[in-house]
Amino acid sequence: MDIIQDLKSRGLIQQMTDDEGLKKHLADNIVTLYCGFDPTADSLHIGHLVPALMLKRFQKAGHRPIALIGGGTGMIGDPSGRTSERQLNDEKTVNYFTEQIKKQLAKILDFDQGDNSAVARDNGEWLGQLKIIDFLRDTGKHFGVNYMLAKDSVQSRLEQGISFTEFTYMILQSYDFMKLFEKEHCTLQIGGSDQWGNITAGMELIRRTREEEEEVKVFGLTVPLITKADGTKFGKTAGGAVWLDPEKTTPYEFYQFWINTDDRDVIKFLKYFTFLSIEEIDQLATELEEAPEKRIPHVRLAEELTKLVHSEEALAQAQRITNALFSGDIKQLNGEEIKQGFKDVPTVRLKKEAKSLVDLLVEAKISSSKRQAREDIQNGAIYINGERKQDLHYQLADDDQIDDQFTIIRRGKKKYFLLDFS
Ligand code: 383
Repeated sequence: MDIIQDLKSRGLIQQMTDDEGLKKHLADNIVTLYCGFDPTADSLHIGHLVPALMLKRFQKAGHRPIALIGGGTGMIGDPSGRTSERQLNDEKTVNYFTEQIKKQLAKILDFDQGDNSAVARDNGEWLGQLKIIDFLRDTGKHFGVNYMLAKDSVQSRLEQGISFTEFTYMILQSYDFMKLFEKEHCTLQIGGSDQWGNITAGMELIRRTREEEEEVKVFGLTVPLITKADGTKFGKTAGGAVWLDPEKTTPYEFYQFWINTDDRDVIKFLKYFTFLSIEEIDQLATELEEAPEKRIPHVRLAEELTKLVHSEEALAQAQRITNALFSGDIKQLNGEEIKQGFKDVPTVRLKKEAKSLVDLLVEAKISSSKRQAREDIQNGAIYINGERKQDLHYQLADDDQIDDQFTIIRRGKKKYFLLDFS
């Protein structure tokens, strides 16, 4: 099946220029395409995944993806899709963010695949060299202010205000497309639908600067913004964004995020975020209908993505943590897994010393007094690493510490505490 057909059947195309022309272009050539990512944080988040995976879809179909990191544009700030001016980051910070994001994209794309190996570029390389007088003469001249003002990214900011810095952003992104067209024969730019204005501006610049030459054809394509059935914003949890960096969002949290997908969204997300065939996804849709309580598509979605973004091992670990928390058998986890699984529960740091359970409960402020502690124990409300303790004279033993460091205390049905004896 041709790639455009596949993308359409997945609902992955929001806008595209010249449908038929692009189909033919892709059928006849190994097409070089690009998508840009600005280093505005030290990690990508799942909002970046659909376009990043889109690059991979093109690569799988035999084309050549360029992951462009905006080391230059990241110094300026794209107004697209934003209601207010961005806070500028200093160069050192942007450079650090750039390195982090490069590493993440390198994990998703294949840089060693012969003719269609993925390529990474940083627009700081050429934008950093620009001289303002030349830039304004050679590039700025091609942009009418009326044309720029008509773009959504600018229109939506006219009331709030927009600096000249951000106003200029679209010219820089256009300049990138032109550079990549010249240097790499890049003829297609993709992005989220928030990028449509910048993408078409770049196509326009290429047309104007290449006017005299034989017909040049460049294309643009955008993926839809992800919406959820319940109307809340995709990719946000109570704890904030869902990051690709395992230090910021642990693989277990990442796995859980996908498991918790709404039934009404899960099939769409399988189409957007996985490489499963439409037939396989249809099969999963049937299983959802027949046995919704089994959440088979949700599990599959979480598995595919945790593997892809993290690793097989990270997935296995996330599954072990999930099982242990479900069954209550916490002892089977190691220290690393405890840290992931109980990241959000209150942590109490304690010294390693012989102690009775009653004293411990008071010291860690799990029970409000000795009397309360005794009551809690007697009532059977206290669990150490998943095992109920009803002995009022229980003394904490060494093997209550997982990996010589952690003890999980549960009080009542749901209240967990992580004791850290390191
Ligand atoms: C910079 C230079 C280019 C081409 C693109 C860029 C970045 C672009 C941008 N993209 C977003 C970002 O960096 O701001 N101006 O966070 C997001 N993208 C992709 C996709 C998306 C967009 O990285 O819709 C979500 O992930 O396009 O918001 O020459």
